[in-house]
Amino acid sequence: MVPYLKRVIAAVPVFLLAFLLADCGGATAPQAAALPDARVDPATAGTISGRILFQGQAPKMQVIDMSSNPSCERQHKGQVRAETVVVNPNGTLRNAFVWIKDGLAPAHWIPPADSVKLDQSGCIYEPHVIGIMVGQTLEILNDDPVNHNIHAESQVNSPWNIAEAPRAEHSFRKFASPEVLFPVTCSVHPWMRSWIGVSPHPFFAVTGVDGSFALRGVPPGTYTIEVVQEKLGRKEGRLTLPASGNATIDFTYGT
Ligand SMILES: [Cu+2]
Repeated sequence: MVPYLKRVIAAVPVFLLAFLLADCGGATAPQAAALPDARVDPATAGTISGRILFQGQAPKMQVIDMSSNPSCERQHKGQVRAETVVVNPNGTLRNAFVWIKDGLAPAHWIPPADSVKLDQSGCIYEPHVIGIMVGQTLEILNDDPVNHNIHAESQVNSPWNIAEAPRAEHSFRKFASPEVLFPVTCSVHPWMRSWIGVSPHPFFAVTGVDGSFALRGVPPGTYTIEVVQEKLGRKEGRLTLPASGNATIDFTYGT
């Protein structure tokens, strides 16, 4: 056989294999393959921490009217208020998504094996804001005696809409690309709304009852830190984290 033809025939399976791998690997596979695996030296890693503050009069959230669905309403003893803006007693904001927006060396970060859970309980999403890594599993649960229809209104990632029967088997989804922040809604219950931030790396947090955050195990460097609040919008700041050190940054919303 002509040597040139031999080389072409030998190369065909390689092309086929590459094509099949690219096709099965999803949207992140080519990018992930091109980037080196992320490595953090624990000896030089540090912590970025801070608080998300709210100045002025805390807005009063409206009471959610569940009267159209008594099965939902019965699960609550008292009034349930929207969580659009929740100001903690110490003057900080709850449910703010904080992450390193820029400054990390390009790398492929391996997501944790643990899933992140989004529960539907009393026709309310719990938690209200979720942080998850690219490629990590989102596990959706339905504790309720009613149908829900979960609609991820993502724009970078492909949006999806799935139904879950009462107390159904869990559903599982993954996100292929970074996207901070998009809503998740329910097609059955218009008041249901949660938010998801998809990060390419593990350095993100959602503020809780004390409004603080801490990003641990961060390599030394100069970073842009961004905070995103569903109603109040985005803010960002720059800081430098020294080797084996700490850096702090606070953000303030309100008047
Ligand atoms: Cu629902």
